[in-house]
Amino acid sequence: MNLKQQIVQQLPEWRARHQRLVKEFGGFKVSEVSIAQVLGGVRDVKALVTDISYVDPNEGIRLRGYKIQELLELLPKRKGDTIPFSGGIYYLLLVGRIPTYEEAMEVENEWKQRQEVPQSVYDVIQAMPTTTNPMTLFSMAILALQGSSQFAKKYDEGMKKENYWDPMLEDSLDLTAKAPVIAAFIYNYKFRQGEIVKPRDELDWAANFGYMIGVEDKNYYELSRLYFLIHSDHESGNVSAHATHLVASALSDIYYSTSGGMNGLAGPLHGRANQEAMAWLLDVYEKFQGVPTREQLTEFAWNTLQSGKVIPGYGHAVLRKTDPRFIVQLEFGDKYFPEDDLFRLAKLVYEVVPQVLLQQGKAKDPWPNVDAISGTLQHHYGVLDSNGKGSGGFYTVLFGISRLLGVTANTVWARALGAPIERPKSVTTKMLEEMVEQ
Ligand code: HAX
Repeated sequence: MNLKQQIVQQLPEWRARHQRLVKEFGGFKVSEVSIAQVLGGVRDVKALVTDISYVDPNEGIRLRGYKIQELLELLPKRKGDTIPFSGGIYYLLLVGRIPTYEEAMEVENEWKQRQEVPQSVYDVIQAMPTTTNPMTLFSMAILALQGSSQFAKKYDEGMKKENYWDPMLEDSLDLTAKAPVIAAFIYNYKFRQGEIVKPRDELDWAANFGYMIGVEDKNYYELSRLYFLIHSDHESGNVSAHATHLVASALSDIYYSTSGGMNGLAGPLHGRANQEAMAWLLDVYEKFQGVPTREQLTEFAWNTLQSGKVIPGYGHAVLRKTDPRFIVQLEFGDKYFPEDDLFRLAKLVYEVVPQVLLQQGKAKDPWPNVDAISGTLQHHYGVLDSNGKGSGGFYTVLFGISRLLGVTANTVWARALGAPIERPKSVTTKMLEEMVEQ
């Protein structure tokens, strides 16, 4: 049974479960909202639903019920590889069960058939100065594909609501197939004389990304597979996921919605934290001409806090323990390059910064998140974030390639389950004052 048939088979049960909840228990209170939450980023208000992933504050992300470590063991791998290829994780996110090797390869093959990027997208990127932020180019490139949306076309032809998810899936496969090709071109445009490198047939989706940016190294291919797996989804409330969901709820197609989501990912408190974390580590390394002592690092961290800045890569809105996505990256570095200076520095930061944040007593989560170390792994293989002229941001594009898997899978299911237009109600400050004074 192919990917689409697997979804078709599940639809009646999921639709019935949602309908029953609304019909029989529509008045049941899931969450109450305090003024602190209204004025504080709606933190912890349970008002979204997804069955694709869930973040437990203490144990971290589970994708379709599986922890990262379990997925690394259970998802299919190609012969000779140690990390599962990305077709398997996309299948899992979309279908909800660990695929067989053949099923995971079916996704990889779909991607191969859809990976050709139209010349107009290259033209859009090349029309921009090479100093443009890579996330701007990535978001523009996604939007430049909008004219090819099958959902938009079928919508105009009067498609029935119950079928919305089908062309949404087609668009999602088209977009995710092209994402590494586009991202690699953005990298090459900024850092490697603008070569257009076509993917190779014998390589998988993640490995091809490495090949296209000129890092022909089996270990980097493994890192790409790991990176794209761990960054794929982080439940529904984070900015990129929520922004994509919100835009798509107006029945905007996958290109409009994910371009919006990527613009949120570009923010320093979200995906750009991977770039900021790397920049912070490089600042430390430059200042102390190498890996500093524990005391020097402690002082540097305090200086960052005292200058009113956050320490990037640390803290989280939901997590309250070290992010398991940080841990698997730490294990990767320990396995392949334990002596790398910046990797050693990132490990020292892990020993020092949580203690500093705990002592400061502000951050609810003093532990590292996914972004605290990911840049050092890329840096080891010579993959740049910036050309040093203030035009950094490529590491966030890497995050974006991966996050497209999660947000598109969620959007397919939102359409399949008929998620309505999202429209929370706002009030005025005066209304809040009147409420509390009553
Ligand atoms: N360094 C310094 N101060 C921090 C901090 C950090 N790493 N993390 C939290 N704080 C501060 C907050 O700025 C806040 O201060 P104010 O009261 O002065 O505003 C206070 O601690 C309480 O914040 P919180 O409730 O613990 O955290 P939030 O839910 O408001 O924010 C953030 C969560 C991730 C945005 C926050 O921890 C942060 O800014 N971290 C650094 C940036 C970062 O790593 N972002 C990536 C997060 C993961 C992700 O989305 N990746 O894409």
